[in-house]
Amino acid sequence: MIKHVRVFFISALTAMSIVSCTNDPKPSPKTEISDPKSEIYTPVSPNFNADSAYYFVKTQVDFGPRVTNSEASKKCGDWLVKELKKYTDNVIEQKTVITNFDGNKLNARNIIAEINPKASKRILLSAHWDSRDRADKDNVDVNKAILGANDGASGVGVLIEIARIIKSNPITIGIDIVLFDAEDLGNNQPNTYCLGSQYWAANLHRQGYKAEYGINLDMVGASNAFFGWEGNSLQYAKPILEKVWGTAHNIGSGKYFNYTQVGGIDDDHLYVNRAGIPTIDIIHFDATGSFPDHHHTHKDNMNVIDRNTLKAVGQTVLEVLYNEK
Ligand code: AHN
Ligand code: ZN
Repeated sequence: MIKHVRVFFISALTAMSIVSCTNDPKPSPKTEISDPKSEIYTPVSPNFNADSAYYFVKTQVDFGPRVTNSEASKKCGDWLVKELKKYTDNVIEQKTVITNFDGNKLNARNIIAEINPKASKRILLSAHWDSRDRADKDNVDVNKAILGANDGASGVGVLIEIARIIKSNPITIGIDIVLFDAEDLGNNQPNTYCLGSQYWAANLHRQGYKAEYGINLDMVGASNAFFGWEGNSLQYAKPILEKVWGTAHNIGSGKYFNYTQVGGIDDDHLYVNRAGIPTIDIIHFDATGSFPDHHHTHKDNMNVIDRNTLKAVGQTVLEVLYNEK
């Protein structure tokens, strides 16, 4: 802001001096003065509707905890497929049985929605649609499943809204919205989380599937969200971090997007990266190594969801997409 004002001020002074000294020899400018218009970023994307995104988050939460194998999961999965069929060209369901770390058999269901399936340049957008089967960081009801309004539903809600907007504002590139199941049933052992994305990475929904890059959304709806440069994203996809954070700041949504390196997290993007697609994670995780207070507690309900955060993330991703040619 200050930068724009300063550039404009110098330009105005220059213009005034030219007007008032028409008969004097033209002074050679001492400094290069840029056109103020070139300093102001003009967004290219259609409007992301935060109320609509909020509604998509709430609809998922209203099914109850979407724990893989549960009745609520079945119903929510059906709703997601129905909703994505409205806004995208093709929906693919990947159904499989995966054994959990404790030996439980999980009927997992990844849901993939394709926009412009024939386009060769593709971008992958992902989030997990399941919610955790326990509240191990809470003081009460630790064995009860959580609603996962932020941890799960927020990212999915943003992605459905993105699909809805693209439907009425055509785009030339191809986009694949990948909703992973069985992300949040892990313990503290390696590879116990992200079972849906691990399955997807080993069994791509289309043979030889390739995207130029990917963006995973995880816990993108809380009012105090802090997104930093997560370690695995930095290792595999630094140019994408630069692109997305730069875009957020350009469009005035930079307050959540901090230029701070944070630790590496084994999230769905890690397995997408290992499948050869450079992918970042936009995840609420701060420089002290903390997830939000409500993480894996019963406080992760609609009370923590803030439309302003959904808007900042959704508009940033839309702006990134519509800038691609
Ligand atoms: C680990 O804590 C190893 N992974 C976090 C992935 C996660 C859980 N994201 C949301 N909930
Ligand atoms: Zn979680």
